[in-house]
Amino acid sequence: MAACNSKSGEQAKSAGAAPPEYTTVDPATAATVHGTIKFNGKSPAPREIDMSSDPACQFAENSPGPKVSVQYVVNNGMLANVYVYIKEGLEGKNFAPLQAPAVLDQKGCRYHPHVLGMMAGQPLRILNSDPATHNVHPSPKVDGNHEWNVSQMPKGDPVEKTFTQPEIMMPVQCNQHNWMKAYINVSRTPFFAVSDEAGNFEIKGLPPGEYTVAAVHENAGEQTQRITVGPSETKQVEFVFGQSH
Ligand SMILES: [Cu+2]
Repeated sequence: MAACNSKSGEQAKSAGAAPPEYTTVDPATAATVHGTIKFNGKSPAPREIDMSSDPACQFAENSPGPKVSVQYVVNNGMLANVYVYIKEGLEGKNFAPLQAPAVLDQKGCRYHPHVLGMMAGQPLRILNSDPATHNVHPSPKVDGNHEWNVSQMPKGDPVEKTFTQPEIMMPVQCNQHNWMKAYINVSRTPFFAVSDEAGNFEIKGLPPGEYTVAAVHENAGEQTQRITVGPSETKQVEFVFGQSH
């Protein structure tokens, strides 16, 4: 067994840099973590957004529905736009980057989604569905993730980028429209989710084990919980946020 291992090690060495060994998860025993994000107390009132500075966003101004900030999206006491990921428990395991691109759209002079989860090495595709010019400008803080600044013409071609390092709540802004803000979360593993409008999230395909699950909100910060999931188990987890002071 040992001889066998050393032989394959030598082969990899002679072929140059060893390719990363990716962990595969047995679907027969994969577990699911799902749950809800609650918000206790009164959420801050949404702020009105004035888009009148760009006539090209006028169509969005005139479309139905309130034009308000999305820092706190609370529906029936449930909090949306919370990034949930497996923070600890997968050390030493490498997972192949997801192939399908994560998509950030610009629609109605807003980012969709407001909070995006993606994997390190996964393609990020940025769309401009608007008749307006946008300028996409992420500001990463982690070494190895590069800041860039790309102008995108009305209904322009998609921009494809990637981030190589894990990073939480990387701000993205539009240099044309100061109300446009999004957050990109880059995960080392494929085990992440963002809570939906009803505050629900689901992480599937997790190997059984002991984990720290973290839930991060752009303003309300991070909370963690320790969980143990057995083979094929579906674990319910609830996080409760309140307004930060
Ligand atoms: Cu814009």
